[in-house]
Amino acid sequence: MLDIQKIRADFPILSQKVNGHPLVYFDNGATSQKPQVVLDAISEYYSQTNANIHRGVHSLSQKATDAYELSRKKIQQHINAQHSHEVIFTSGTTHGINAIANGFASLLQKGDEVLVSALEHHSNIVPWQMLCERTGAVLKVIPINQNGELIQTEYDKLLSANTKIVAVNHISNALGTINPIAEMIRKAHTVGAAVLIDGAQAVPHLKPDVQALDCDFYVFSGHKMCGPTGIGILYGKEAWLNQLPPYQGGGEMIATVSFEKTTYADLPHKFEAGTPNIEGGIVLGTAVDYLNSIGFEHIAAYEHELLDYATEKLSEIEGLNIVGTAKEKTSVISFNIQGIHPYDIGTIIDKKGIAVRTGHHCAQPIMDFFCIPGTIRASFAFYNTKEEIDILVEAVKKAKAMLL
Ligand code: C6P
Repeated sequence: MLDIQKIRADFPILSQKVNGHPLVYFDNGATSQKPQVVLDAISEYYSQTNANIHRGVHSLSQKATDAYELSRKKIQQHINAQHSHEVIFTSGTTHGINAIANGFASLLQKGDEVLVSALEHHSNIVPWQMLCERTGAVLKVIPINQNGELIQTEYDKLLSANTKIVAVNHISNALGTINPIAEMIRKAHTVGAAVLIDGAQAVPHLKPDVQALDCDFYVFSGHKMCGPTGIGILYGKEAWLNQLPPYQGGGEMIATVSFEKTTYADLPHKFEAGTPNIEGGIVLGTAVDYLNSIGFEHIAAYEHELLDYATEKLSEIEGLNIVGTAKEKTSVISFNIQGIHPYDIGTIIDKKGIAVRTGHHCAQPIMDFFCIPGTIRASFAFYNTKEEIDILVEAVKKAKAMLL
């Protein structure tokens, strides 16, 4: 369906050699590569539009403001938010989660509970721990099974009238597990808890529909979905964003300021203090357009083919153990080879131009659960190929032979 060679030609970085070998980029979970349209949009912004936004009466400022707000509308449509002011520009997923965890400090008290899962990235653990330390609330954890799936019966038991917020990822960065978030959101709402979804690893692979999901918050980063670094999105339902206090104070988030009292601006500005990443905001819209031009149904189908192919080929290597075997998975394979540290494999295959991530992937509790120091993680994007997977498999076989 997809013309992969044509798609690859959109990504200039993919045609380079690394350590004398053609680059095989399988670290898409960490950050995706950027197509030429995105690179052009960055350059075009600085060469033709650069000005501060929402401030100037001059034409260039108006042009930059219009482009920024147009991008907000594009993202609203992309995630099917009801209002564009429910779409807040942030610096990334981490920023979005911290903004909400910080806001909940004004709502929680001793004895309240915050529910996260054992599959979370540190970004979706630490801010909630900090919140609990501040408020006396208790952090509870939804456990996982040996496949790396959340145990839904345990989740049911953990939910109670004390649960104030549930924070889970849509897709696990370390294992690729796709969580049944629609059902989890529905259950959380039956006890009156709010739900934040960490969509960092989902948005490169699928188009979330925040209204259909009925999540209260959905956060993600632009850099994992072909956009620039330093830009992300916090979606929040209007009623929640109006209720929560702002995360940061400063310019542009106010209605009036006096030494006696400051009043806050309406949404979305209340959550966008200071000069934002204007270029990032505008160019994220370009990245979303690019992904939609390829089509998420095509992306998902092709990436699934890559996942199946890689799973089959890697499983043929003796002593190789795939960590994370959930029924519902995206194109991420975490694995280990018996008797070898993941870092050693990663270092050796890098010499062949292959980029994978090794270590705990900022998800130490998952590694603790499996009693391992880390994994080798190959995370695929729609511009990867089966030929590249063959190169990975051969390189892993050779590294294994060298190290054992
Ligand atoms: N995971 C990875 O290699 P930031 O850094 O704010 O853009 O995203 C943080 C984050 C939050 N949640 C999940 C599920 C994530 O995967 C990440 C980022 C990268 O897996 C870098 S650690």
